[in-house]
Amino acid sequence: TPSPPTTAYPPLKVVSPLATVTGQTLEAAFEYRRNTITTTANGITVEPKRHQYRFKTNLKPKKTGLLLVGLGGNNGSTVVGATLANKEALTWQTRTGPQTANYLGSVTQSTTVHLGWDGKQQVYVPFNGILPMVSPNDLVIDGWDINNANLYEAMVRARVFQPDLIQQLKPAMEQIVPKPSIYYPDFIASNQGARANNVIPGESKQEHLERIRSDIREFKQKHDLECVIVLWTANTERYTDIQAGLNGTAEEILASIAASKDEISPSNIFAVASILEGAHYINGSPQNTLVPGIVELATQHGVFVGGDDFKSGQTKLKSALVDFLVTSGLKPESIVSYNHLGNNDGKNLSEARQFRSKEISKSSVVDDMVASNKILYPEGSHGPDHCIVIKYVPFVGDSKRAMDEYISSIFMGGHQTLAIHNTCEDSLLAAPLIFDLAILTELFTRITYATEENGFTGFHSVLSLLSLLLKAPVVPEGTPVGNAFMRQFGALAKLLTACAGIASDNELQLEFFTK
Ligand code: NAI
Ligand code: DG6
Repeated sequence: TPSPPTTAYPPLKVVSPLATVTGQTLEAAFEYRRNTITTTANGITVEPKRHQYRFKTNLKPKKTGLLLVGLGGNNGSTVVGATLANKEALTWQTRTGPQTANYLGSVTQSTTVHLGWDGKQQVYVPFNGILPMVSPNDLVIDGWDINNANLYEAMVRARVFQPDLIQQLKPAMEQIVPKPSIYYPDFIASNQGARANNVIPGESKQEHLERIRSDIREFKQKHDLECVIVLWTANTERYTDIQAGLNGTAEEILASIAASKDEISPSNIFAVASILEGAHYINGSPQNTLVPGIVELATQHGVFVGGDDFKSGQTKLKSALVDFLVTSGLKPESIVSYNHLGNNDGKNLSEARQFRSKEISKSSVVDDMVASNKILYPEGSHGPDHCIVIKYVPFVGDSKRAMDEYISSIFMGGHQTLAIHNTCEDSLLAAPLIFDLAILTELFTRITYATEENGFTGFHSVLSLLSLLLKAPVVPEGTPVGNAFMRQFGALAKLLTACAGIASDNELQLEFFTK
């Protein structure tokens, strides 16, 4: 596969009556067993049904470009530096000995999927060994920032990488300067003003849109790219109002940009520019960029949009831990999540409207698990008390401290209190997710599927398949949001194996129950 070679696993060969390869296309049949359910006052009626699906996957990854909004930030500079370090297989000195570049924390690069039992041992395959995927080393990366620091300066400012690695990366990183970007002071914290020295001039939002569109076009042509993904990893913005006449339809959002309406945010402009240029758009921050008008525009143009907010640390653990507690029959009653951090993200979040955007995305993550169990949370009762605190403490830099207290009701009136303290560089958790978001988005552009009723079609423009990596997944209207981490991982792995013609129900392990 085009992914970085792994010596840990031999290549996977599929011999399946369900799968055929013709030229570059792998076609696989998949029987989807799903229950049809009717719920009435008299009870729940379940009818198991079988649905025949066919998946077609183009096996040739596209030459892919990733444009980061916020390239000079901690995540942006970490993503670029880490890619260079991995391409060159750099090793650097640390207090505890030499360290070599890796992709730990990336689902596509560092996880495995259970295939089954070979008679002697359980067999796993690398996630990126099931279907060919773009390698993070091959992504062409560029982007914008409202600050003009080159990426060497940005990397030093970020305080994420070790000094020896920074010096090794310096010659390449100092050549990279972000493109000027859009700055509307009302959307990010006022304490960011001093950073805005690389700004596209003028007041006209239409002209700003045209400028970003032309940057995307130029990037695509210059590198001869087949797929471009624009990903927002810039400051968290405040929420925008959602109003009829402003951003409720595709036509309205285009008209509102043309009229330079105040409620049009920089991220709205980036999303619209991407869609109009056929580039996929992902929102790694919590603000509500993907307003209904932008979703409609993406659907009209057949591009993917995904969001919101990278699920990187505290929330990722929460989305696994609360699922575990509820699945254990314990009842989370109180979840208090306290953070302090000293990077520019923390500074921006120290103002109320930007904090509110983050508070919303961090809070929604347990909803599906609470709703899954009416024994613990009867109809009409509320879920756990859930409190989010974020404080800016410059001294700790990017090394975020996240402290969580979970109190659950247990057997016979007892209480269990879990206290978790998590310290690590925030950007070293977020950067691998940025690779995954780009790699999976590119993969999903190469997959189409057909049912008994409908011919081949691509996935919905709102790419909810990225939910594993996002705190507050945006999903197509009327569809459920899933946050539980392992269920999200299982669904993705199952889709990939279905596309490869090797899906199985091996979690059941029925073969081991025979006498
Ligand atoms: P950062 O503050 O270091 O970087 C953001 C960059 O965006 C800055 O360089 C800033 O100058 C730039 N910027 C602001 N407005 C811009 C605009 N309109 N156009 C272009 N550039 C602009 O922040 P960091 O740590 O890199 O995080 C980025 C975003 O990702 C934040 O919204 C953060 O909340 C979000 N996030 C970060 C996670 C992490 O673990 N690091 C996890 C989840 C989300
Ligand atoms: C304060 O928590 C800063 C935030 O930007 C987070 O670091 C970021 O959203 C990661 O959040 P989490 O909850 O996944 O660790």
